[in-house]
Amino acid sequence: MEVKTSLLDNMIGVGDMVLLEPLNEDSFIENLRKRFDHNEIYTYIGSVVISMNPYRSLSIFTPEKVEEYRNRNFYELSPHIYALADEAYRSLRDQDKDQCILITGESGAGKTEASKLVMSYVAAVCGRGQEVNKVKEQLLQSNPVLEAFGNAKTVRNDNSSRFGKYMDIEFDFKGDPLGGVISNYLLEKSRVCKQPRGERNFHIFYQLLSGASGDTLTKLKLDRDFSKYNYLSLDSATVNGLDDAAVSLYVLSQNAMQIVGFMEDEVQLVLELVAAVLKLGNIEFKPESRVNGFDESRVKDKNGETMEMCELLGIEQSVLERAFSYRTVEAKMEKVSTTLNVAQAYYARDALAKNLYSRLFSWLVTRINESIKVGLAKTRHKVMGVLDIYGFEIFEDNSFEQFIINYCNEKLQQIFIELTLREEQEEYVREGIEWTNIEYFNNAIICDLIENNQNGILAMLDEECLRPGTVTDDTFLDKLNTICAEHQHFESRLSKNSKFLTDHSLPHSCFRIQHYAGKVLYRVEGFVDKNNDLLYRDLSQAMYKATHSLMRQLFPEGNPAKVNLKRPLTAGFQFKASVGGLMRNLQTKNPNYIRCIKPNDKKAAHIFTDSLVCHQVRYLGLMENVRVRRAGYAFRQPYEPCLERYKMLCKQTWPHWRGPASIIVHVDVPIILLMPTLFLCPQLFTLEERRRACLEDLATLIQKIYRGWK
Ligand code: AOV
Ligand code: MG
Repeated sequence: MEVKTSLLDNMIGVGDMVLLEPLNEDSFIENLRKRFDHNEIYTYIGSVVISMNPYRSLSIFTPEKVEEYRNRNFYELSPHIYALADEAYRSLRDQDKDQCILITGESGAGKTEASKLVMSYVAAVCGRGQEVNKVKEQLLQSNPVLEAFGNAKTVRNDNSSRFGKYMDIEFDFKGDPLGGVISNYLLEKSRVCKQPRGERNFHIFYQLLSGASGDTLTKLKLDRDFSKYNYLSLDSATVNGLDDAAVSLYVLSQNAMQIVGFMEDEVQLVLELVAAVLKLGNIEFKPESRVNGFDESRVKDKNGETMEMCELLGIEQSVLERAFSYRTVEAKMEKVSTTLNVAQAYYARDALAKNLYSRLFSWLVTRINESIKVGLAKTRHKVMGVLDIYGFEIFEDNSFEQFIINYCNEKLQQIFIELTLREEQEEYVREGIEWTNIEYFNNAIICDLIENNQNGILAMLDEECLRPGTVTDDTFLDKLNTICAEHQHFESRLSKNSKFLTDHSLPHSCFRIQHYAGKVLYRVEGFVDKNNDLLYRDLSQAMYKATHSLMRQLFPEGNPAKVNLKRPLTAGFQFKASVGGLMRNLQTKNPNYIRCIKPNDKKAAHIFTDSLVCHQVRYLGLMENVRVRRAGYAFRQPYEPCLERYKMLCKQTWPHWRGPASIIVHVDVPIILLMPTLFLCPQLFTLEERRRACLEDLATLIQKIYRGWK
């Protein structure tokens, strides 16, 4: 077997940080840079893969590369995401272990691309045959569909995931894929109505307008011109490298929809709802004075948009218009109707658009699941879960959405800390191995600050949302601040937690959290509203009256026969519960980590900004990760392959050894320590060097003998 030197090559840096000498932050960054400059975007820390975003296409993802990495040992070839995918797949297939691939990193670091690479690798190496290929194709094609509807251009990333996604792929005993299940986590729906400067709405709107045929647009009563739509931002309607491809992207998502199993008429229904959202955004209101002095809102249907939208959905225009002018409050047996003013009508319109779009998105996921679940058997088989969430983000203006996204990232960091830093150290201590504790920052305190049931920020927000009386974002902030200020008298999460920062130097209506990945200033405006996520019942009832079958399906609470007076769960509460479930699920699986790093803030190739990389290395806890691995046992392998590889170094085992493989530790390789089933090696480097020298000696010897013969 060829001896691979790539882990140790000085020119391109070392492939595994565990082998880095000397080890300090500078050498760590320098190693990443050296490798990045040589197109080596992957580096290991033991079994963890660090992935640098190259911001350009590299020729390392070819079918030949897939073949190269197939069935090879993890450390045999140069570091690659394929090696991780292969290892995970083989452990699943051969050792019957559920796997999960945890991909983390900030917005734009390359998580979504990494998740697709893992999925495409696994698809390429697992099973063949018509049925299996269909399953694979469907699993892969769910990506472009969900990206079209759930991704958007932000200032951090031109293709930013605005939802969290976890996909379980199930395999049979042969390792052939049977199907999958996708779970989605809170879509950033506020984007439907308003986008920050320099950002766009979800891709599908632009893809539809620029890519659909004239005929389709006529049917959908749409105009190709983005500027006609209030909900589409204009300052960044084109995205480098994205809009040029809009046409093909559109076709792709339509093709993809068909592969995933959508019928042609279903695609049409979906596009009609996308069109309805655009039309909704163009509905305007005017005040109409009433005798009692209140202004009542009226639809101002200048361009016939309301009429067209009603035609698209099969809703009577008068029903929709009424729902924008009045609101009925139902309490027990009583119904009270109040009028909406213009501001309230705009609010109601936007709430409807956001709800419509996010429900459509969830429906798409459910529909895709129906297709890809088909092959799943009743009894559960082995599963590989791939997690791709929205990355940590700090914008100029951070609201409820960033709060939720960053909370989700805190939770993932927690898993990493728990499993790689805490448990690993505890294991060493348990095994009775001499151990100097390695300090690391445990972000459990931040998770607690946000999610504690008694007085975490989300609980406070819920409490405020449920409180009778006037509730505003500022009363919510006052509550947080009061609890913080009262700390001498009152033991609370906030006051004890130095991660919650509030003082008079902060801008008005803001609080700040010291997250694991940096300080973020949150503006409270909209927190209460977004958490409540209320939609006036008059509007859901109007939608339920539509003849459009999908529309009706999306607003089941509009069914007058099923009036439910229970308050819907808040957005924060639901998110916390679903993320909690996800974390419990992940902890039952064998984790495989990909830690993505963004090399620069310009979305550009070839630029490596030391300070930016250093910041990420610090907060991801990568140095601590190396130290724990290194001080402990970086390489753990079963005895058998270890014996095969290194037996030439021991007189007793070379060339034949008939005894148990574990005996090797008692023989001639003193640096190998014993554990019940694995060999642990703190100095693989030395072993590899000795093996290489040995092979060279052998080669020289063979040459001499050969010459002697001649
Ligand atoms: P993210 O998923 O981590 O951000 P993406 O995976 O969307 O980041 O990557 C951002 C962009 O970087 C992509 O659109 C590509 O242009 C480029 N990129 C990333 N990985 C690669 C790669 N391996 N090869 C070539 N280009 C790459 V976010 O979803 O915003 O958190 O929320
Ligand atoms: Mg992403």
